[in-house]
Amino acid sequence: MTNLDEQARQILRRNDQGGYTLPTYGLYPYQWNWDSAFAAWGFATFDISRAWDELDMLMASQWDTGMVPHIIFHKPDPGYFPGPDVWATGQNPATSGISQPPVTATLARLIWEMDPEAGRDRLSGIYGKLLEWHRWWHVARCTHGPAAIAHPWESGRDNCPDWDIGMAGVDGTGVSPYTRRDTGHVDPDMRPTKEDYDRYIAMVEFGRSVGWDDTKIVEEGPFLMADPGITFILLRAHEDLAVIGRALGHDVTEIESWSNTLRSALPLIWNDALGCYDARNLRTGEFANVMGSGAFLAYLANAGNPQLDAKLIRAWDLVQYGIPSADPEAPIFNPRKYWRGPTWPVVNALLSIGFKSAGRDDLAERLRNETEMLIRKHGFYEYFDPMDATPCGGADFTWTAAIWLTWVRHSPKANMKGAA
Ligand code: 9WN
Repeated sequence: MTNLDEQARQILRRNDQGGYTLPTYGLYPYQWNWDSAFAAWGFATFDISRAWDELDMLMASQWDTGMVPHIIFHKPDPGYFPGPDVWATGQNPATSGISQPPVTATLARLIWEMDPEAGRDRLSGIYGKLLEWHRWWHVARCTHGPAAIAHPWESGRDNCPDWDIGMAGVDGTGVSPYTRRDTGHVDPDMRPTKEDYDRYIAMVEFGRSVGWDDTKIVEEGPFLMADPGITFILLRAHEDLAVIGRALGHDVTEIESWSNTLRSALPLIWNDALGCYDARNLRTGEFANVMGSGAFLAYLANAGNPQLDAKLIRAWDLVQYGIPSADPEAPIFNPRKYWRGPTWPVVNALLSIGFKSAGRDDLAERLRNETEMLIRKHGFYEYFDPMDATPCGGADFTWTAAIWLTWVRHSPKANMKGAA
């Protein structure tokens, strides 16, 4: 056990609220969907039962529609905006009205493989809910082929340039007055702009106005974009869910059909002019024409190709640490602004799972090594400047601690006595 291992475990323990884990104190005082799945993966390295508890608590917030919400507001906290009253979804416990990247089946499979005996009953306990959630993605969000998002927050990569063309069509001028809380916790320059927030809130107000009816949100809402990131995550997760289902003795034909349909939609998010996967405005058909880290998640779903390899290496070689969330050569690139340039250790961990599946252990090891340097230099931050390693956003971050324990520390160097 090195110092950093111990610190990472302490972060998970401290952010633990008894069954669910905060992403970090202050900035994010509730349970977030994909953060929780990563928290569970981290807990699994030292308390596997607690890992399953986290997934149980996440899946317990599932709506009757099958949707698993992006935030669960277990206890009121005035430190975050927009809170439960703004979302007004009528759920108990209160939740937001959109989802987040469905990494849970993939991480549940990894947790289960860490102790198949202990995990079988726990996995079996959430299998039906995972199936319902994946069905919701297929029915409610894959109506145009690729996975669509109805709000940038649904992508988990909130202000990345992928969404700029869709955001431009959202009128944020008429929203009810509000006070942001995020900019009181961290440097406002590292957060989305006021114009972004006005539009985010306009989209929430639309969802509320139609009673969070998914059909209306998808057909009439102010924003609908195909997300390469979620498309690849979902494709991988369908395949992992099918593996789980088979092992538990279920018929997985339906999951296989979702997976086949989604794979056949991949050409719709391939932008020939850009030579890369790309987000697309589903209202107009227009491509975003920007390269973001969502495209590189293709490796997770065995959807890489030589053109994508070349794009990835070009973008990666332009920075020092980790894979940037936006193209360093694009005019919008900002190495410290949230999803418009910084490298995110949690996304690096997902990318590395993809590289390993694609047989690219060389890329996985390079990424692990660079992510290790960031954490050794500055600790468990939310994200980092990929040019000079400046730590950004929240500190003592759950998912950064989790991916340290599950992925980053597993190097020959980190395992050497006294290496931390
Ligand atoms: C909105 C909690 C979440 C992550 C997202 C990240 C950020 C929220 C925010 O924090 O989003 O959901 O208020 O900025 O973008 O990926 O799940 O860590």
